[in-house]
Amino acid sequence: MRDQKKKYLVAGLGASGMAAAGLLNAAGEEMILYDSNGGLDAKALQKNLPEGCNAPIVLGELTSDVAGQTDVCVISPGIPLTAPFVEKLREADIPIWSEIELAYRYGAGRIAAITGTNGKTTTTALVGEILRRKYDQVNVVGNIGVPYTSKALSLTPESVTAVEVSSFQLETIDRFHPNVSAILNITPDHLNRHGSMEEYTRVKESITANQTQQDYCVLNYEDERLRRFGEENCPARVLFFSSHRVIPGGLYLEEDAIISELDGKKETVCRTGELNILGRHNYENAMAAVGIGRALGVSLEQIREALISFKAVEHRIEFVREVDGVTYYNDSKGTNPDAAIQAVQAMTRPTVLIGGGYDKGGSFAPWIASFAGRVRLLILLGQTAERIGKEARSMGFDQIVYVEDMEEAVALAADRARPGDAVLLSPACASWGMFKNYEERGRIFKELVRAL
Ligand code: UMA
Repeated sequence: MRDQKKKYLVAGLGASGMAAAGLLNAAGEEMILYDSNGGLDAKALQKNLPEGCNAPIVLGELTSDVAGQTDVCVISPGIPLTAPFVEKLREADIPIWSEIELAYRYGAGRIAAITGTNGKTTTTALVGEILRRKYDQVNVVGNIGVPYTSKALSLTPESVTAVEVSSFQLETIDRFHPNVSAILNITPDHLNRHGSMEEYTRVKESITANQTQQDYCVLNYEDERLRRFGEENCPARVLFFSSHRVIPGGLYLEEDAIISELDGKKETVCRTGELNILGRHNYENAMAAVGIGRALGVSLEQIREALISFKAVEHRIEFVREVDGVTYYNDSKGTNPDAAIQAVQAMTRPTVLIGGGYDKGGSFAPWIASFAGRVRLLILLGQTAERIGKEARSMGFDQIVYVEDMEEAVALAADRARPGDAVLLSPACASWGMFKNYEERGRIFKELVRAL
């Protein structure tokens, strides 16, 4: 599906922008590369471009002559639509495509697209493993860390691609049309960007915007918004899953069994004890992956094999090591209260919890409420430390210590934890401001724990 020659403006020169530039260059398209960070080194960026790519690089403010030469802007997910240059482009009616949209237009084959506030990385990785049991050409791309545009040109009609899609990427899709979509859950996150839960929900649900009754959408029945969406507005055929009740014709948890009724009969996919991933939220991720796998023709037996051999992804309730009877877990990917609640609930020992970070707005109260009977001590760092501490005290939780950095946090946790305890890094906040990303935060935590 290729359009006539256009002049592209690739905005944002991080992972997505550089991959988009690589795609456009290989496709012989004309482009200008732009990043609003005037402090970047144009020469260093040039070196990272594919050989022979001489696209001009503009840094700092976007002048109106550059905007005037643009037919389409391919935008990186980290750039808000309220950025002044984006507003200017939109006023001039220049289409803004998400990097996902560009990849879709150049890609081929079948697509499973997974979104949701939490669990999307685990589910996408799991879907990749399930698809590999049946198909030869499987790619796992998107927010998970491999830009979709970096693979798009290698896709063929036989390819099957699992795409993790964030709300940032969905804001600017146009024709993006997955054969199977999944929305795992919607809880408050990124409200500083999307403005309200209504808007955040609308953006998440737009993953189905181009789907029809030929397609499938996998939804969590226990999320009221998603249940309503599935029953009233979803354009695709809906497969519901639930970890709380029997769903006739769907997927559900019955005691310790994951049950599928997708094929008109009740079948046990596997027992939760056979999985290597912990916690109810992970059983939900597993059920969503079963739905996606079945919708793409993978047999229940192949799905079962993939499920029971799958290991947790890095930075998500990841066991690091045991020192002096204390187990250490890295949940740096717990970047919002709901994800962090799941990690707290997965702990089976008294827990010393390390939290705090960048402030995205939203309340920490539900996270703090989940501490009862589990969290012995809360170690806080980062921009949100004070706000969390205050909210916790007002809710009667006062076992709180403030630290300056991760080094101090790990040293203090090791000092205060008793044999039989767990130490959990699950910040409920983004890493921005103190670390490059959650991966760096998790890696530093693990290095410090390994050095204990
Ligand atoms: N930039 C501008 N103008 C702005 C803001 C940023 O020019 O107003 C520039 C920055 O100077 C920088 C570049 O944009 O040079 C960074 O782009 P980006 O923030 O979109 O980051 P990428 O490196 O392209 O990584 C993105 C995703 N990042 C975000 O959505 C913030 C990665 O998800 C993703 O793995 C990658 O694309 C490949 O698809 C990370 C993430 O934090 C893991 N995602 C959020 C989350 O999971 O909660 C949504």
